[in-house]
Amino acid sequence: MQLRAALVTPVPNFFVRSHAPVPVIAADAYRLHVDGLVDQPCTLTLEELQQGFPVHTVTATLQCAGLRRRELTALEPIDAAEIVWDTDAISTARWTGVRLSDILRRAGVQPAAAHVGFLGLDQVAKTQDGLGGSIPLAKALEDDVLLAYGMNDAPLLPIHGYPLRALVPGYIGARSVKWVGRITLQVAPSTNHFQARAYKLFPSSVRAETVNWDEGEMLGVLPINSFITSPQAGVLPTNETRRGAVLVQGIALAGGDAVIERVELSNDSGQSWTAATLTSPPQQWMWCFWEATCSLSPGSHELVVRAFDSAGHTQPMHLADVWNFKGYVNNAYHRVRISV
Ligand SMILES: Nc1nc2c(c(=O)[nH]1)N[C@H]1C(S)=C(S)[C@@H](COP(=O)(O)O)O[C@H]1N2
Ligand SMILES: [Mo]
Repeated sequence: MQLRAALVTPVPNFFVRSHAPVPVIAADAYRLHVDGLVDQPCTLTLEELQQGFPVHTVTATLQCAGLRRRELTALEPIDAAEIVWDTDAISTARWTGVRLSDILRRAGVQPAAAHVGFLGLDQVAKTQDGLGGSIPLAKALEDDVLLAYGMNDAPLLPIHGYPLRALVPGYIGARSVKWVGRITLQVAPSTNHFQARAYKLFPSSVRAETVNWDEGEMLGVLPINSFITSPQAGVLPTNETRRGAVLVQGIALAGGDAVIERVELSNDSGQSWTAATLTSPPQQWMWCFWEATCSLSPGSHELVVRAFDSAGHTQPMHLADVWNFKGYVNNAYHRVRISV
């Protein structure tokens, strides 16, 4: 898989997810408004952001909540409006910008504030509004939460949020609001469609026809995940298997702010497991690459992967354990059936 070619994804290979057309924003016309429960509401230009605050760089993986939705559709159909992602809605970049906490301290956070809302400058047709969302204030004050203007040492491209985007490591991609134009300190989470309705997790018994949108859990922190990127399901070419050994490779991402501790691979549908080798150093906010070599007899085999992280988390065993009608955050054991 192309995405596993490099630990830091080249920008042309970085996945893109936008709910509306890319807004065209000139650098000198751009303004960031900071308002709500702050002592000093303020408006900042791009130049003020770039010159007036310390520069901070974070290497972080961005993952869409819809990653691995396709596997869930095999159990039961998912909301047709959702993109059917495979394991490809995930990438890693070096993000450069200012710390959100520096901006918040400059504005002066009032004691009643508990959530930090972001609003994008795009126009989503369905909602007649930008894409917005919020994160808890405690998360917003963490050192590695950025308002980023750079990606892999170059200015952000328009598709990735130029001139400024939020970058919230360890959270679903939707909270890393692109083209961010307004930051609002508030008592409660954002009432924007993408926080209050979309990106909510419902139990498997809930269907589109029966859903009460006031219920459900607002997604935020990403759960631990791992998946096989190679081989893909199907019959392996004989040149790969002649040696009797199959190289299995993949990606693991710890939950939230944890780090990957180990990855295990099974070649017998999960009856027995062996440790995979981590081929990149486990690092906070960053995916980790792993591989293992399996000896496989001729016939059909189900490869399965699962990961464990420093917070003691591992993955649910079955897709049915995580199925939800919007198809979010599938982190069940990843299974690939191959024939040798
Ligand atoms: N303003 C705005 N921000 C947004 C989006 C959007 O549509 N509008 N998409 C979100 C989603 S769902 C994801 S997964 C990430 C994707 O970021 P990328 O396109 O840079 O990969 O951006 C998030 N930020
Ligand atoms: Mo997303």
